[in-house]
Amino acid sequence: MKTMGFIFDLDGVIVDTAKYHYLAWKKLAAELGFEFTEEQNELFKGVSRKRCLEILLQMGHITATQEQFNTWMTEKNEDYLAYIEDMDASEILPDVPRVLDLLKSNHVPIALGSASKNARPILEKVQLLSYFDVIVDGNNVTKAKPDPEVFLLAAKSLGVAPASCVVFEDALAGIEAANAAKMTSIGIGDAVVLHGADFCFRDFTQMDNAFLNRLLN
Ligand code: B16
Ligand code: MG
Repeated sequence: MKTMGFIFDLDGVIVDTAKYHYLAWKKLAAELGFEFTEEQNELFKGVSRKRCLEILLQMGHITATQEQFNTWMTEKNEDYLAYIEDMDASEILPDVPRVLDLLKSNHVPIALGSASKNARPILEKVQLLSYFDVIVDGNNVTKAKPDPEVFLLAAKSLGVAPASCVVFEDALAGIEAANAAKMTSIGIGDAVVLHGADFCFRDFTQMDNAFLNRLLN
């Protein structure tokens, strides 16, 4: 077994794709005849596409046939893909490359642990794919965060014991998943929202190399 592994969530940790998810859900809600607000979009962070649509339909008091449900899932994703079409490295969140470079220079294996089924093309667009030894995303898991499946699978694929893994997460469900996996959980965002995280930083600019080196030692 290798000593340590680091697992990154995607949306809200590496890039802010939440704004594009929001635009696509907002467009669908408008077609269905109701407004979808940015506050409501907070509930969708880290949540699977299927579960998001279920919540959206509840918000709009809409009942759907299975066929309609599938059509709207596809439509939302097509709109989302159009919004992220032109994403590039300029959309990487501040200091993410510094952290990835420090881990790489210490030969630490790195995994992605995301609910998104679009994770791989997004990492390609922002030119970070080569940093990741393992990608576990919405295509590989059956249970959504806060279930620890995504992170346990990432640890297994990295060949690292869960207790030796560190998870970076921006969603409360993700922090709960990391804790359930008995990993070190590091919240990226608001410490009040991400209560339960072992450590919390507003963003990576607040996390210095000394902190990372302490984790590594
Ligand atoms: P997709 P993460 C999550 O990404 C997003 O936060 C969430 O809003 C989205 O619904 C989910 O991915 C699924 O995304 O529709 O691309 O499969 O935070 O787990 O990286
Ligand atoms: Mg996230």
